[in-house]
Amino acid sequence: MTATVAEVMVATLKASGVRRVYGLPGDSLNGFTDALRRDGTITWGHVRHEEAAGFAAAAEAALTGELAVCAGSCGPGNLHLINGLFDANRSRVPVLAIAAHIPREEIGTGYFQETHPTQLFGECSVYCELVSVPEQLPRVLEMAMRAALARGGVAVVVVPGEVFLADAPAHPDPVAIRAISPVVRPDEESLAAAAQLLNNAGAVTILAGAGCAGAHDQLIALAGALKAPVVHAFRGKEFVEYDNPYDVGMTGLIGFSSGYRAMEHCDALVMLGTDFPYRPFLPEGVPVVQVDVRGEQIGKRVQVRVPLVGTVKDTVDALLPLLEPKGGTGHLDRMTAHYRRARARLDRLARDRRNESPLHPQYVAATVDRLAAADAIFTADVGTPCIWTARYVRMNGTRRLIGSFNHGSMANALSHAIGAQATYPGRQVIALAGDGGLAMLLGELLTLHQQQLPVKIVVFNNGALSFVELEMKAAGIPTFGTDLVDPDFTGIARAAGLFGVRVEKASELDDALRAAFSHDGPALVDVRTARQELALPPKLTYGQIKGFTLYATRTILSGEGSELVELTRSNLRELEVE
Ligand SMILES: Cc1ncc(C[n+]2csc(CCOP(=O)(O)OP(=O)(O)O)c2C)c(N)n1
Ligand SMILES: [Mg+2]
Repeated sequence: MTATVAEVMVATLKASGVRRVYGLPGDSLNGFTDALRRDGTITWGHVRHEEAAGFAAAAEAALTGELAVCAGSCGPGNLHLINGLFDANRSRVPVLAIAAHIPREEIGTGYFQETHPTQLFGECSVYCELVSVPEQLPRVLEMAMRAALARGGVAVVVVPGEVFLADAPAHPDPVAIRAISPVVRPDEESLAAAAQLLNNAGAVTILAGAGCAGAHDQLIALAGALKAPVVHAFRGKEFVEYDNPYDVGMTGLIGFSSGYRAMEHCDALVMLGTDFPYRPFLPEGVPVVQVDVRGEQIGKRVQVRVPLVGTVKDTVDALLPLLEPKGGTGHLDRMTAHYRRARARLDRLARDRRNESPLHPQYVAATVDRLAAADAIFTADVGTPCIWTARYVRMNGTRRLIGSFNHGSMANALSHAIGAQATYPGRQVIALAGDGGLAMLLGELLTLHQQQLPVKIVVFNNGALSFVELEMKAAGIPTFGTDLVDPDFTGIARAAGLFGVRVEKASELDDALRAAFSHDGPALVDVRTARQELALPPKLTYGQIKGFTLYATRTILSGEGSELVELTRSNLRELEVE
């Protein structure tokens, strides 16, 4: 019996271990969804907005390293996928998007729901092709899958609705297309140049990113040999921060000053698997060794003296024998002491203020951290939830943290959590959501109920687009358009079939979180948190900061007596930041 194109696609996905497809059906996608139904082994991850399907697939791919799949119907259906796919592509996680298309004979006629998916998806994918004739299958699909896995990113296969239903040409049994981990290390000459530079340098600092996944031992060994403080970028947090005596915290817009200072005061910088984008935070005039498995990434943000193309793991393994272990620990001691002070101050801000109302968001994040499971998966909304997560949610090598760290899109936490929970039904998945972020894809609460995904949502309900208010105030302009008139989200959650509990006072938080975390199903904790009030440090003037938050933050970081980037009035007062 001949198989249809859709059946061949399903068989190919199945052979490669794909367990589910996130999406929303539509006429043009019917051939594919019907083939899934008939096969019965791949779950249909039904969402309420295709954007959530993109985010969910991104989270699954980030957690497993394997291909995750989403699908949308033609025109608006696959347009809705786009923001989630941008997130996946910029996080370099392997996602396949199946984008249904209008009938072939209508392409170019301005037909109902017509778009040009290969153009639209071009910017958020590493591979994007139209299947014009059934004979392109299964090769185009296989190439798309390999591209997503090998290059790390999104591959889009655009299929006109009737092509799904067409007979596929005879083909051999599908092969499994899975993630592979090749050994990639630099040549001897480059390694020798890096070793010479580092052996001759005095104070060395390491900036570590998400490329350190799977290379924790190597990172610690390298820091030990170089007596180097280790700074991390946000996406590196889950791989770098734990069990790390060299840790000096995060840098960047929401980082704190020990991370900044360790790079400001070094004689050489080693960048390990990071595409940290903010150039003003990188040191000027110091030689840089940059390790990245993608050679084209090197030197994008700062001039690099020695490029090392390879994985962090393989490169550090090859470099270590060439290094002369450093004796002096002066730089390391100074930077780790600075970090300990900064950390202690952060922890003070999160101390128990039992009768406070609204709650300090720091306290909320620290309490979530304390009560969450040792193997919890956290997702954090872009906005201030990212700040609190970065500072108070501790990683341990088992916990995971997923966010829209490169694309920076709001509304990611709930949708990422859908993918995380679908992938690991038995693990605790906690979405740290903003009130703005939650409302943006609020319909996905229904997905949690319908798909029986026991995600725990903690809403930092501050009645505002608070992060933007911080940015506006930092830029010296009055806040505008940032008020949110929100309902009690627990009422909505309950109506959607979730367990819901509202927290008005700090004394209620522990019990509410415990109840939600132990609830056998999805739950939402709506926490009324303080709206952040930025007070610019008095020394800053509009002229000095040139209207850019970045420069304001940098000035705060390097300012006399400042220990942290902490932009709230109460916190600035408490920290006596001048
Ligand atoms: C889709 C999208 N729109 C707008 C922005 C700009 N933006 C960044 S953070 C933010 C505010 C987020 O508000 P909320 O979720 O309530 O979190 P808060 O900062 O208030 O804690 C906005 C509007 C964005 N990053 N993504
Ligand atoms: Mg908010």
